[in-house]
Amino acid sequence: MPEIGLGERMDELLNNLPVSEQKKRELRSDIQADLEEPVRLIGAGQTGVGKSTLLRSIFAVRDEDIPEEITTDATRAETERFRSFQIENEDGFKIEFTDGPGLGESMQKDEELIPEWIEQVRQHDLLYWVIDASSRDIRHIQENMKRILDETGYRDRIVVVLNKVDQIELERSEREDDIQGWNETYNVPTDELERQIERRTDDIVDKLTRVGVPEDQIVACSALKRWNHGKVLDTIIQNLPPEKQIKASANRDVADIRELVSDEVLEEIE
Ligand SMILES: Nc1nc2c(ncn2[C@@H]2O[C@H](COP(=O)(O)OP(=O)(O)OP(=O)(O)O)[C@@H](O)[C@H]2O)c(=O)[nH]1
Ligand SMILES: [Mg+2]
Repeated sequence: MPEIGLGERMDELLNNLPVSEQKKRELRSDIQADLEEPVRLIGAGQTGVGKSTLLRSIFAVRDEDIPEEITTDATRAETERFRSFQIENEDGFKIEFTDGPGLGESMQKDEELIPEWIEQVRQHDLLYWVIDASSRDIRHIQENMKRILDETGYRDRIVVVLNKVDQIELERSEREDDIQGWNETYNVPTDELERQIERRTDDIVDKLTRVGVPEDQIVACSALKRWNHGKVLDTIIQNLPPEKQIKASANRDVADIRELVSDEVLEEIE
């Protein structure tokens, strides 16, 4: 059966409505205008925490969609500004992503940047804040997050992602006997690492709920290994305004769990 585009489906629906031609034209233009409105997401987090990798792992963002200047560049100057880019799926659903200058480099720089962040966040539907899951001292993150949330009132529109869980160090006692953290064969954390992920998550949840981030808006994942990234996407979608949820779901790109599993295992289960 040939694919029917959104435009045709809309026409079909409208034609069958028992309303005047004038009304149909109005409805069509309302729907069109609504389709044009992208879902607007803004991502915060220190340079290199994995913001771009996360987008690639959860949305249908191809490398070539991400403008050159948004990809990691160690030599990036302090003049770095907010930059946005947009993706669109076949149905015309759009998502706009904004990337901004990293916070937490220095107190003085944060002082300058926070007012800009506040202004930018207000123009978006949701703020996702990526943190390295192995960070222990997150006082500056707590402070910056609190200020931005106090000013914007975005406590119900923030999702905090604890990324790079595959890199969390095992505690000494669990590292004996050469226990590995990541099970490459099945692309999952080992039991030891899973316990450590829980501990790190509890610690960060404790610290961030103190600045008013709801616990169920804090998710641990590995964007690189594509582990638990589906949960990140679901949490983002759940916290979007209802009229934007469908657009974000339509752009989802959460691959099959088996994507990074080893070939031998794949043969066994297929
Ligand atoms: N081990 C591991 N590495 C990751 C993970 N996510 C991202 N990385 C790596 O971390 C590095 C930085 O990732 P990016 O996605 O470019 O980080 P970013 O936050 O967009 O960085 P800037 O754009 O410079 O602010 C890359 O080498 C990624 O492959 C993860 O979950 N685990
Ligand atoms: Mg990036």
